Formats: sequence, structure tokens, C-alpha cells
Amino acid sequence: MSDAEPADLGIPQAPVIEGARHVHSGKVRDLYALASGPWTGQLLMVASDRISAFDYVLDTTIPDKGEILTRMSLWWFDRLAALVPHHILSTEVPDAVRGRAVVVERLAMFPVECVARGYLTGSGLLDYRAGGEVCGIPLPGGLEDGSRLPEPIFTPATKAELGDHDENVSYDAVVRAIGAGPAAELRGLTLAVYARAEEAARERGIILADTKLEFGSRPDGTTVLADEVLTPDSSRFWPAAEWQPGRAQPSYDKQIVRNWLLSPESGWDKASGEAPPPLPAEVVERTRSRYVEAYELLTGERF
Ligand code: PZK
Repeated sequence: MSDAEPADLGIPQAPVIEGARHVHSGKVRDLYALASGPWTGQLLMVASDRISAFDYVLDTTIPDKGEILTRMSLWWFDRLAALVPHHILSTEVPDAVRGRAVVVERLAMFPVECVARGYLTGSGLLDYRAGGEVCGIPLPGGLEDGSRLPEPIFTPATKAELGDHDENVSYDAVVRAIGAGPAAELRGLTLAVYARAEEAARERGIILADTKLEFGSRPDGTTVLADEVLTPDSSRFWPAAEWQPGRAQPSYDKQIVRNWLLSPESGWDKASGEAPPPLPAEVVERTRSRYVEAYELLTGERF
């Protein structure tokens, strides 16, 4: 292949926003620097309707996903405000991204993905199976996929390049990277946020298995909770009624998409290395409903 870039075809790109300069895109979110208006110099974080599955960003978008996740994150920031300051400055954003973008304080980000886990799955489970520990924390024997941990643990990871997975690291590695004081503060805040959120989710019949947080510093040294928090894109939510350790737990949001992609109807072979096909309208609608349901169940508010 000489000049075409087939991997990009059909994948929605970051929108052009007047008065904002695009600075970075993740799989499903876009970050801009505001170049005019009252928040000049601060950042605009935009949640798209893009969805990822099996590490691919799909060609198909889920209507309202960006708004649902933005509102969920705002709801959590508000509930956590007494525990830790957050980076939200305003929800008054350009019309093109109304409802799914926030103006945030520009921070000096810590280069650490702060993960708290109350249950064992994903990369934590892989590490446990390989050596009985996660991020250097030894765990008891006999744990299975989905097992509840004796107590929630801080399992930091370092950001990988686009497309790669984050790498779990030891607490010592975090100390070496940012210093003992900041490392202890991030661990304490991460576990405190997890404890508060896990309790709130549990009251609604939802297990918060794990969550990934990002923090930054203000010029005065205050540590601030940043990014998008406690959404299905940054956390694992499981219906408590269906929790059954010893198997993969159904994902609250993406199970419909995953099941369809793995079914014969999709015609897709996960092992082929090819991008997944577009989703049928019925799969899109059922997935949208799951996001709405998660929002309404967690917050007790109508979307
Ligand atoms: C910041 N990201 C992640 C990647 C996104 C977001 N308050 C902040 N100050 C400075 N930088 C960031 C934040 C926040 N939050 C966040 N990268 C930098 C990221 C891609 C798209 F929307």
C-alpha cells in the first residue's frame, strides 16, 4: 500500500471548532485549546459518539453517547467535590459540541494512570495469573475472573502510545517518576474516590469493579481530579444481580456490540486483523439504550 490510509476511512475525525485549536485525540475524545472567549488558554474536552470494541474504534457511532458520558462524569465530579477538587470550569461550550463538552482547567498532568480495583479482571487478572500479584501487590490464592479482592488496591499504569495498552507498574515506579509525596497523595485520592463511588454504585445495584483516574497539578501545587471520571469508558460497571466470579462478567455497555461482532451475523473474524464491520441499526439502538439505562440507574435522573 503506497499512499492510501484505509484504516482511517469512515472513522469520524475530531470536528473543527471555531475559537478552539485541536491539540490531541484519544480513541473517543478530542482535546482542544481555547483560543478566544472568557476561557482563552484553557482546554475544551469533547466526548464524541465514537465507540471502541476489541481495541478498534468502530466506523459506527452511538447517538448521544458523548452527552451521556459527559453528564455522567459531571454528576460524579459534583458528588466527589468534597473529597477532591476537579478540573471543570464551565459547561458553556460552542454549539457544535453542546452537551458533550466541558471547559477544563489546564493542569500539569501526572504521567500516571491511577487505577483502583475492587475486583479482579482484565490486565489485573492476567498479572495475577502470571505471578500471583498485581503491580507488586501480592494477592491470596484461588482468585478467579471477577473475584472481589480482600480490599481495593491501587494499581497504577503508565500511558502507552496511541493504540497500545497501558502498562501496569509498581508503586515504587510511581515514586521514582513523581516523588514519594505526590505518589502517596495520588494513591490515597484514588482509593478514596473508588470507595465513595463503589458505595454509590452498589446502592444502585451496580458493581464498580475498577476505575481509571487521572490527576494534575495547579500552579499552586493543588492536586486536581481531571479527565472524564467513572464512565463506562474509564471504569467497569457490572450488574450486581448477574455477578458470578469464575467467568467474564457481562459489560454493562458494550456487551451487545461484542456479542454481535463475535456472532456469525457480523461476518467478522476477530483473529483476521481486519477492522470490524459497521454495526446494524438495531445493535446501535440497543447499545444506546444501555448507556441511557446506566446513566439513569446510577444518577437516578432521566437522560
Ligand atoms: C489532558 N488528556 C487526556 C486525551 C482528551 C483527553 N485538565 C487537563 N489539563 C491538561 N491536560 C489534560 C487535562 C485533562 N483532562 C487530558 N491529555 C491531556 C485526553 C485525548 C482526548 F479529551
